[in-house]
Amino acid sequence: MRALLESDFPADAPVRFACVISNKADAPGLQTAAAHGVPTEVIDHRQFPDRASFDTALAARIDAYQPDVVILAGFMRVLTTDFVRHYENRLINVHPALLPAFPGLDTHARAIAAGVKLHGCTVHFVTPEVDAGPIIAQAAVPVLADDTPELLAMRVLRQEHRIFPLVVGWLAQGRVSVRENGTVTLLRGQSIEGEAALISPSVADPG
Ligand code: NHR
Repeated sequence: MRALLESDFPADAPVRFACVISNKADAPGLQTAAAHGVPTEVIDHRQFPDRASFDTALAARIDAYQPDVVILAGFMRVLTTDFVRHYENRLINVHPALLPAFPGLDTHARAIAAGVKLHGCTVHFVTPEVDAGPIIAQAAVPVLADDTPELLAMRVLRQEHRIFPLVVGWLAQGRVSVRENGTVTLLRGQSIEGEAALISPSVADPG
C-alpha cells in the first residue's frame, strides 16, 4: 500500500488513487491511505450471507469511484467469476511466487521445502481461476542456503514493492496488451541486447 501510494509514476501518465477499500476495519493499509489523503471504506464480508452478495456490494462501491484499474493489495478473499469478469483486464494482483509455480497460500515455506534456487513475485491480471491470470511482470530473487520463510518473504516483498507500482505505471501509460492467447506484452518496451540472467546459487565465487 505504502509502496503504491508513495511511488513516482510516469510524468506522461499520472496516477491518482481514488479509494482504498478493505473487508477488515483494522487493516493497516486504511491508515496509510488516510494519511495520504485517499478516501477509505470498509465493507465487512461477515455482514453478507454469501460471497456473491459481498462481491456485489464491493463492486458497487468500487464503481462509485469509476476507477480505470482495480488493485488487490493483500486482499485475501477469493472473488466470484461475476466480479472478476466485470473488471476484465483492469483487475491486478501481486502474488508472492514465480507463477505458475506455487499458487495459493504459504508460498515461501513451500518454495524452501521444494528446494528451488530462485523464487520471487508475479503481477498478474485476476481471472476467475485463482492465481492463474495473464502474467504482466515478475521479479526473481535467490533462495539462500539458510533461508527461513520469514527472511525469504522479506526479500520477495522488496521486489513486490518495485514491480507492482511499475505495472500500475505501465497500465496508466496504456502499454499493457493482452494477446489473443492470454499472454501479455509490454508495448514500447526496451529490447535487451544479449542475455540477462540471475543464477542461484551465485557463481561469483567458485570456492
Ligand atoms: N480471486 C480470484 N477469482 N482470482 C484470483 O487470482 C484472486 C482472487 C482473490 C484474491 C489474491 C491471492 C494471493 O495473492 C487473490 C487472487 C487469498 C486466497 C484464498 O484462498 C487465494 C488467493 C489469493 C488470496 N483465500 C481464502 C478464501 O476462502 C481465505 C484465506 C484467509 O482468509 O486467510 O477466500 O495470494
